[in-house]
Amino acid sequence: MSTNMQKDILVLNLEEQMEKSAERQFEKKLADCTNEETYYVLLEVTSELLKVSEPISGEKKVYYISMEFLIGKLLSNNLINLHVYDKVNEILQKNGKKLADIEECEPEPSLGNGGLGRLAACFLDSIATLGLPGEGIGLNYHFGLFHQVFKENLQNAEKDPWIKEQSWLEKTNVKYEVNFGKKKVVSRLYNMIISGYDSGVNKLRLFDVESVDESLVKAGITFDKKKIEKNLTLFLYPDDSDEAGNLLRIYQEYFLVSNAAQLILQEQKERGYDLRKLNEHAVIQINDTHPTMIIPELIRILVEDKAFSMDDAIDVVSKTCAYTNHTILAEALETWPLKYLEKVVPQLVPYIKELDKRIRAKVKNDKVQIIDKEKKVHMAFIDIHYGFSVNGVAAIHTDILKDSELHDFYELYPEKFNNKTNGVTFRRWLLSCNHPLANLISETIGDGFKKDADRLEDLLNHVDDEEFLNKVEAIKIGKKKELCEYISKHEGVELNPDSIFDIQVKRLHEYKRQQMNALYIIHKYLEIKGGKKPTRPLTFLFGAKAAPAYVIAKDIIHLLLCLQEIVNNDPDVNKYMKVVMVENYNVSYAERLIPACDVSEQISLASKEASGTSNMKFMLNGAVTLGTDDGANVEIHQLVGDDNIYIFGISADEVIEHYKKADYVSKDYYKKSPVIKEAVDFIIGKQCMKVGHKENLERLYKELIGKDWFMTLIDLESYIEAKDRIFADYENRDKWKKMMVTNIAKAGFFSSDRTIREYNRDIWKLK
Ligand code: 26V
Repeated sequence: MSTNMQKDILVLNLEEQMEKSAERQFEKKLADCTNEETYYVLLEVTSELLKVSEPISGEKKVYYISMEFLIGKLLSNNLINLHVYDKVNEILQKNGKKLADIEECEPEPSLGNGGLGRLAACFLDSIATLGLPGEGIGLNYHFGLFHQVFKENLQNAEKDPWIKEQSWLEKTNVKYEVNFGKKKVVSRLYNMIISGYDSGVNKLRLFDVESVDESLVKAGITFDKKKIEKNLTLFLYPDDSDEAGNLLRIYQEYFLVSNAAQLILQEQKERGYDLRKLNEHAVIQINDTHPTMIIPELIRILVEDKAFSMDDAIDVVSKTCAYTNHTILAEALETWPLKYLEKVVPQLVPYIKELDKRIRAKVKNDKVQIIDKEKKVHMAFIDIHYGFSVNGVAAIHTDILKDSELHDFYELYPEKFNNKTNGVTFRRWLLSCNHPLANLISETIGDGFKKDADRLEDLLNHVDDEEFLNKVEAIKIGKKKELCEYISKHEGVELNPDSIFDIQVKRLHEYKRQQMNALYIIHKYLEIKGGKKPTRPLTFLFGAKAAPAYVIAKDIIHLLLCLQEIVNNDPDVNKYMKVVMVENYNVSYAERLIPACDVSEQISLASKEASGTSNMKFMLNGAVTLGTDDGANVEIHQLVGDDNIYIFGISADEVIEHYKKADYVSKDYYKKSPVIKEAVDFIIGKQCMKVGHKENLERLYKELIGKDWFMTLIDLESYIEAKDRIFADYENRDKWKKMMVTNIAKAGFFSSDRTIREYNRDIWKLK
């Protein structure tokens, strides 16, 4: 029987399948199952459907190698992609259950830090949806990133176990040996089936270590970093504050690429392909520099095991590998001391030296050498010299790479550089997280937008249709009410759905400037205390995890939590404003926050946010952006026009100029402006000190007036002005509703289907 027929039969008998599964697993009728049991019923039935779905195949395949795949919960997503969401919903309702309650029982894998990992997950969805043969290759971290808990207004990190007896993971019998010099570990492959929307399926390959030992984890997320065979896949991104943390990171990276190389070469062999034509059958997309060692590793295997000459090996590998850059932050560009590599992967070092030697012979420019004078290996430089494509993730980001950060490389290889503006999957970020909006759009312009996101532009024909505008507004209010209920239950804070929801959710980093948002909140608080009430109550929501070793980032979380305590408990103020920093922000929380947002905060220091992707998810759900001309905000700005976005702050060029001249002195801004001074001083004032910790608050205060590397104070006044303006404009309801619709209508460009079509057209060339 063809897989399609098997799938059709399963779908036809879905209810029967669910009853059977309930009986087999729990000896119960479906109606008598608890929500958790029902989740396991749906997991089993959906997994069956995935297994009989048509695998996508072709002569050439993309391998998207990444240390992170922030896939989120998969149940709803799979039901939508398999076109059984409504049917399952009906069956559940008949049995007295709600799909939303069942979803709550699914554990969320936290296999990523933020944007980069979530992008990889969106890409897998789009690759499958477009019917392209491709798979992700990553690691199966047992405790993911970490589970964030707040205590005494501080972030604590705990382990986040997500792998249960039954999950979306399929254990395979594929095992490889991975050698770290003389040390050897055995890996095991787990697969996750990735469904495309109305399409076939691909796989996400997640490698694990056979000998991993979960009991190694002691208090919080501490563990013995030296026991590689036991700790390698315990956590994502171990603490990089010390040598052991850095070494473990290199162990993880090599573990990933060694497995990836073995898997790719085995597949080539099974399909009878000639490795000399590797690039005709495989393209490897290297997601940031973390998997860079795939390049020397493949070269090493071809030379040592497959009798290739060095020239031939380098040639074919260079034609197979492509690199995506996701940041210009110097501290995030990996440079490993050669001695670390000698310790962890001595077998690769001669190849890295050879790659370096060849560049030295060709190019006399110190700035492009792989191994620098301090004997540090610049991983990105390996990718650029020995890959065939280098891309940035938004137009402005790619321009900065070409013009400044990687300018010398651009002069060497102009043909390699290209831009691929990021995108997000509309299945998760509209169809799944905002059913009412997706349904309204379908009623208004038809279903076409689900496969062709550009169709959303048809909504522009309805910007003057009052009835439609009111429906959009009603959906937003409904989503705000749902969020209020959730926040009341999970954070213990009561919010007013009639207030303006202003939301900033993203990793905590100084360049993203959550601290600037905090200073605005202080400013507003003081204004209200002084008797100047806002026209409408304001709700400021945050979600962010800080790297456990990033001290100032944790201080900023501390400040936000202190402000939450001060503001929400002040009877003079809490009628007019509230602050909530949600605990353990993750993909599922994003799916609740984003549809409920009015004002989307995208306030990074211009030039620093490579793209941002939450900006796209927010606009798609009808929020209006308050942002700097940075990352993809620039493209949002161009698409929606000046009238439908609020842009403030200095430009990327000005920022770059300040860095060049080293002429930014934050204290000057502090001294010059009473508004800035008052807000900054509040951090070490009595009220904060009462609810917070002196050490954290003083450190942050000093950082802001003594350094402020990401120029918070230079933009604070224009931020306050723009934010007051956007809040005032919210009262012009007609104008606001039109802005909402224009943003939704123009969001089509940011579908990851468009991004993947471009990757395929320009880089992968799969079919
Ligand atoms: C990594 C690290 C690691 C060490 C300490 C500081 C630091 C700072 C930043 C990073 C970011 C690594 C790369 C990354 O996640 N980039 C994000 O990629 C997204 C997808 O392309 C993009 O939307 C975000 O703008 C970009 O920050």
